[in-house]
Amino acid sequence: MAKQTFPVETVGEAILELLRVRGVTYLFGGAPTSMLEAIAKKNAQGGETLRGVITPHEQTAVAMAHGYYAATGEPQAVYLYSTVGTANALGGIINASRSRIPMIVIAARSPISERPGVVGARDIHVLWAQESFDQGALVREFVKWDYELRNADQLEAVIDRALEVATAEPCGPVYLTVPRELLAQSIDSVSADVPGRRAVAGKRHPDPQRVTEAVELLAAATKPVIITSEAGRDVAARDALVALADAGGFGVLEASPVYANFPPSHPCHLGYVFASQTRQELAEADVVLVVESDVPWFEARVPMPESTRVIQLGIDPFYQRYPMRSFRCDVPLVADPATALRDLARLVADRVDPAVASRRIAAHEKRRKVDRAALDRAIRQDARKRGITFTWASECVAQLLSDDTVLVNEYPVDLRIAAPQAAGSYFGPSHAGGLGWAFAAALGVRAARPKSVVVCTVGDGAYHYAVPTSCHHVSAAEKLPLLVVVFDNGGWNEVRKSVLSVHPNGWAAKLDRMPLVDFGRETHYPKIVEAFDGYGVTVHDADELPAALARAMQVVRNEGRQALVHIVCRPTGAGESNKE
Ligand SMILES: Cc1ncc(C[n+]2csc(CCOP(=O)(O)OP(=O)(O)O)c2C)c(N)n1
Ligand SMILES: [Mg+2]
Repeated sequence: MAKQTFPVETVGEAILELLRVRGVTYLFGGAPTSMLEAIAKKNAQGGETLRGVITPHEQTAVAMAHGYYAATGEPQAVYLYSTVGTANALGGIINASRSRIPMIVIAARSPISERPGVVGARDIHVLWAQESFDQGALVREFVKWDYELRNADQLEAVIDRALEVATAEPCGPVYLTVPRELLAQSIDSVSADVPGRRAVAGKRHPDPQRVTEAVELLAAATKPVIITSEAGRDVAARDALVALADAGGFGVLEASPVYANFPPSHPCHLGYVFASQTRQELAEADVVLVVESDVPWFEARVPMPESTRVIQLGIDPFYQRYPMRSFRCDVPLVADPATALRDLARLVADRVDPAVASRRIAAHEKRRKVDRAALDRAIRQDARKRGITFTWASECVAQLLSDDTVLVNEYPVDLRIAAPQAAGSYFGPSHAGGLGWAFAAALGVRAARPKSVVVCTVGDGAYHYAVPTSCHHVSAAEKLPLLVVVFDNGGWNEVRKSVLSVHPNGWAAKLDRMPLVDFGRETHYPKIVEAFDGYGVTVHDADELPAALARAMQVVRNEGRQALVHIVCRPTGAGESNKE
């Protein structure tokens, strides 16, 4: 352990060096003046530095850092231009915040000096008008920490503080503003402890008393059920969840999954809960174990019976940054999920008769078979229709998935049909639901996993929100080929369903075409990807879809080019919802 000194010329170069030394590898978005200058110098001299990725829109930068972290557990840096760039990135920051994704967001702030002779002083109109009284206030509610770098003495301390706060559980983005003249300030060197001495990693163990209470409840339960949204963030937690399900024969539901939480082929996998949906297993349960889930059910749809006992397990099972959340918690387990789940699995195995667990598993298997048979019938029927349904489109996507694919889905895929099996092979949107996340997140996943083939499924609405030209550009320029599948139902079906849910017999419900829901025109989405040298195709007929997807996949796999399959789908039924 020792202080090391790194020769630099400016404060901007020092920030880059410190980020590199601390293991950050990417700077998504762009770079502020003197950091850009330093990257140019390093590239010219062959020195090691961060890989800068220009993203034509800021939202792409934030979602790429999000996807990269989700795939690797390694926080990255993002750069935003001042207040205006921050405003463009805010939706992505909200997504990252609610998904507890650490990243260091660096934003320019207007130079303070207006005086001649100061390098970096204000000399463009925008540098007055872009300044705000409190730039951090723009994002403060959704970052864990914001700070303005004020002098060069603080460099190591500030970068280490930023990374320490971002990566301490519950993790999240942090925001650092940097004035231009400070970045340009000449300095000879920057020093840092190597390795760093601000370790934060450590597993939080659950309170043993609460573990005993949870095991008592689970062992005595007659109708127990587990529900999770984010257990699969950590592969070890997913494995421990399997061990627990096996030990007790407990059924597992996924509530709007964000990760591959539980093997879909496991006999205990009972299915999914998406927006507005209800599940009989939850209504009937006497004990519910909630694992890393902010919204495990919808009380407004089916109130949980008074007698049901609820255990909530998570690194922050109270979701303290949510203004309102009223799910009952009889037993809190505030802990690293893998650690707590392993404890529960071991203790439940001692307490639950293996014959009881086996009987439960057999019952789950029976019900799964019935559900699967109904799905298979629907798939067979839809395969014969001319128009394409979401069910058939999901089945065709399922046929593309294999050991080396990763699915990044912003809602349209029916996970009952197309959920990937392997750990780490599925990423879904943050429960904040800021649309436009998946395409750029998929680019981040692809940057992190060059050997994987990344398939990104989006609604036509979500595709527009992603600023697709920005994402297609990055895909081409950074050689990050993806298969993007656009499920085009002509607009915002989810909004239509919300209106019907609130006003089932209202004026809008009587109309064939609801206002402000249909895009009202056919768009030729393949032309967008073609502008970036990718392959695009529109498919109208069900029987043409498998071959179209296979061809597009070939383009991605064999030619290393991006591809887009535009599926013109029939409107989904009002009951089918998989949105937040
Ligand atoms: C940034 C953002 N704007 C608006 C919304 C509200 N919203 C939720 S779902 C939805 C429609 C999405 O359309 P699409 O992706 O085509 O899916 P569909 O509803 O048609 O299945 C909208 C506008 C949102 N979640 N995020
Ligand atoms: Mg749509």
